[in-house]
Amino acid sequence: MTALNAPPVAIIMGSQSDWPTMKHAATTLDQLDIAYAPRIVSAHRTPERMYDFARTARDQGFKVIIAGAGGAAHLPGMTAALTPLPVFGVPVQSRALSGEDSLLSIVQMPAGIPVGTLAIGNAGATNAALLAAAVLALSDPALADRLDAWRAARTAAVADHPVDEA
Ligand code: RP5
Repeated sequence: MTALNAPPVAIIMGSQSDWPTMKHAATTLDQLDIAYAPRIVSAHRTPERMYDFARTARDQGFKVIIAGAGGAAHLPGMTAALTPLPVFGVPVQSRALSGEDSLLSIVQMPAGIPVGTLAIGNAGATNAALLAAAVLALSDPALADRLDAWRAARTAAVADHPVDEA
């Protein structure tokens, strides 16, 4: 068995081309001082890497998996089928169908194999990180305080009135 030395969050994605989207999850985790491991793990191009990752993720020490993919986006669901860890799926905005294909590929899982599916694109990646943070905060009071502060800062940043933009 691999040593329990993995960071709490894995950010996996089907392709390098998903990284500009998934980087929003990474940036949000950075803001909350949560460590993560970003990996390219393709359900189609590297299925054995996906299998090995998902089957060993818990033993490696990961607590939550954020999985982003586009098009025929099977990575989140296949990962969820292979691990008991919570999996949050991010539908990456595809070129051909604007991410509706990604969304429908991820969201409609059969009963028994859950994937928490987020919005298409950057907002989904950010919110996947916030959900991961919320899960981890249940057993980490210091992180719960950081998450509260993060949310309060976002609230405080909303102006009362709109202004004309330059
Ligand atoms: C999926 O195919 C990936 O998740 C990516 O969103 C999409 C396109 O991949 P590339 O052809 O850009 O590598 O597997």
